Amino acid sequence: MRESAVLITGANGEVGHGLIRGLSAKNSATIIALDLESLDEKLRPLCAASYVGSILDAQLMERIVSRYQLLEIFHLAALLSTRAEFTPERAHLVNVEGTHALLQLALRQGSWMAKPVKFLFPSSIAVYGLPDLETKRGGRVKEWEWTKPITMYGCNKLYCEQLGRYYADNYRQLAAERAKVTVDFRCLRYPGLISAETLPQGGTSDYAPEMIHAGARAEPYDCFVREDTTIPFMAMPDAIGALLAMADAPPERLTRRVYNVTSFSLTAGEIRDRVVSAFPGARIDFRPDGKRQKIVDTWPEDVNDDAAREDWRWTPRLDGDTAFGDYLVPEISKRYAARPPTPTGD
Ligand code: VAH
Repeated sequence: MRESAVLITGANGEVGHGLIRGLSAKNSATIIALDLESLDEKLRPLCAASYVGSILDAQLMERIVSRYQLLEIFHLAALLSTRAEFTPERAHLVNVEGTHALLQLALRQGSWMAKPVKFLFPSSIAVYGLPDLETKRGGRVKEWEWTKPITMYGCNKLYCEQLGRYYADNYRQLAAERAKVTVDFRCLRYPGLISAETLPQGGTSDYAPEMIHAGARAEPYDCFVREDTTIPFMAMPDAIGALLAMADAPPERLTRRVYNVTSFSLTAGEIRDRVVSAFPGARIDFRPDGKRQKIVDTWPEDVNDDAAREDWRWTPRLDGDTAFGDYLVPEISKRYAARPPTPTGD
């Protein structure tokens, strides 16, 4: 008899760290962690098993499902936007083919259980492609507006949103006998995420966490976007809270499969101000990188998350001030007090 479990791919990443802690605190779920890197040793006691490998390794995935009956999959593994722009074909393979393989695995698991696997997928505001700064400054973008991404990562995420919806609602729709059980696909479009526990992993929104961690280390930081650049952000505790709230929502509450969520929008200058006031040793300059600036300029200043608030009572706990005052500054200060930064900045 296989043990029922929850699989987290990309488990050692920024969201993975918070999710493992959040899931293990919430219930007694049997957590199976999968990542290309070995799992942070602090997280291992919270997981029933942790595997090192790729979601593209079919034999590894079959080994996992031969031992565990997957009730839920939190599919976090992905190449983020900056890395994906240097290796777009690799990004397509991991972000799209990897997600497709996992959706097919979820379909098989669901048919064995006669109950759809809950498939939680983090998308991103990178799916948006605002045409100019005037439109970008035009208000809270809805889920169906301006979805014309200019990055491979944004294209990957947008396509996987559609793929998840297809597997959930229209899989093999012309077949004589359609699948009785499909996939319970649920997706959040995250803004830029800022974690106190982990270092940024190569995103284009990562100028915010990079600035904060550099300030805490009293190291100079050249911000690669203009001072007036504004996008929506979210502190990691709210990112985990939103994911778990959407996962727990009764299916009948969900009016859509893809939801915007956000907490606060700040300019890069407002982030600098908060960093300098919290860390007097911070030395932050603005040296925009035109190519990366062009990407961030296509992302909205704010998104409309009314649907998440109405359907499953989404509401952020931390705003632009409390995210810094109650979470980022105290937690990051503790991190560097306990573990003075190494020359590599870890
Ligand atoms: C990235 N942190 O920069 C991610 C995010 C809004 C962008 O998805 O790629």
